[in-house]
Amino acid sequence: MSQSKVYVTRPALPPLGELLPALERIWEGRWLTNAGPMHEEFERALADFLEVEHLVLTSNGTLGLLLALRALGVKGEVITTPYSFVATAHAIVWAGLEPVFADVDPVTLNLAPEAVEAAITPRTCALLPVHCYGTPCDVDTIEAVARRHQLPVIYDAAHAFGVRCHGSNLMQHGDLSVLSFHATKAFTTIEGGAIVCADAALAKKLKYLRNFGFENETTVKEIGINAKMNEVQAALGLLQLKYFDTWVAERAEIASRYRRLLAEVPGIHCVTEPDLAKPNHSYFPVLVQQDYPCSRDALVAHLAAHEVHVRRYFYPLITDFPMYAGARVGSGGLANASCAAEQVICLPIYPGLTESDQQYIIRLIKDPSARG
Ligand code: T4K
Repeated sequence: MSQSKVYVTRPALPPLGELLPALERIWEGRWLTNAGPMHEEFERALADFLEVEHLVLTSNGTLGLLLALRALGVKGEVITTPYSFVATAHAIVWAGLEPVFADVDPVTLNLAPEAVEAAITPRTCALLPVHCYGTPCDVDTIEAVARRHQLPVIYDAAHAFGVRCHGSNLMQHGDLSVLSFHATKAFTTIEGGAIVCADAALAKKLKYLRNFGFENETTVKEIGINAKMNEVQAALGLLQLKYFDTWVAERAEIASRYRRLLAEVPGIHCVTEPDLAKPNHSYFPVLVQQDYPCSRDALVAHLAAHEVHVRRYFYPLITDFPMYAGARVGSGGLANASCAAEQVICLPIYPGLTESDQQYIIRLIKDPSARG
């Protein structure tokens, strides 16, 4: 192996030398945060890159979700997926709302529109689907459900930076979409995030909300919070934009190699469909099914014993965490989500993962009794 340990991901970074001039400008200007010049430039550049009209940078994706929910001014229950990172549900609760969990589609592992519709009651105030692993939700059907019941849709797009649907821009779906730029994401500013929305008034409100509610020095318009991105993060973000497409191409090669090499392995099922959209290949989830020679957890342990540290995103289900154990679940139950959570492993995928690293990982998967 080229590295002594392989993790599920590793942040892609530009050459340090390219960041230094930007850092020098920040040091000279002494403007470090609060909508400084880098921040404003990055916000505009990002909106152009994603081909959206309004985009509001945030300090992370979780606060982005919280602000998006607050900005809508809704009250009651929010229907979401249990098959996600726990931040999705936490943001709902921090916004003073109640999460309700509906089941996922067994193929895409995203919220199943029919399960969402069955979970709607008069108390439902919004839908919060997740583009899990960057796979687009069934946006047309979800939005038809939302229109029928006059509900806003907020997409948790934490995994979906740069992803396009066939024939439409994923970021232009729903009322709001929230991105995460955490270090583990395909596009990173170390910590960071952004909210995309189509409505200018909503974008303005979000900008107040992320800065304590200030409209100007003396006017506070909203009960805001501190969710600002700083200048150093914005400088890194500007550089990341330059490299993103190259890095996605590298990820695509790794994904197609996995798909090829795993095709013949009984009991290993690749989740993400290559032709579903223009993907970003931020994750490579596989399901370890019953015909695999050992359990999913035994495979995780076997890989870890050989210094390949995969993750079980998303196990446990959010509804298995104690604070969500009493949450309302849609009438159809959560059988598909539970099954996926029991079987999933996210394999390492990141720019710089070599072919020999991958061959090593595949050898370990093909023969879980081998010594590596
Ligand atoms: N919605 C969804 C659907 C999300 O997945 C997330 C976050 C959010 C909302 C919230 O967005 P943020 O508020 O985070 O912007 C990670 C991330 O912390 C989290 O951002 C992410 N989802 C979640 C899926 O994964 P952990 O606890 O698995 O991270 P950690 O520290 O174990 O890192 C995983 C691996 O990545 C390490 O084994 C090695 C590698 N790594 C990690 C870091 C932090 C590096 O190589 N360098 C690094 O700096 O949660």
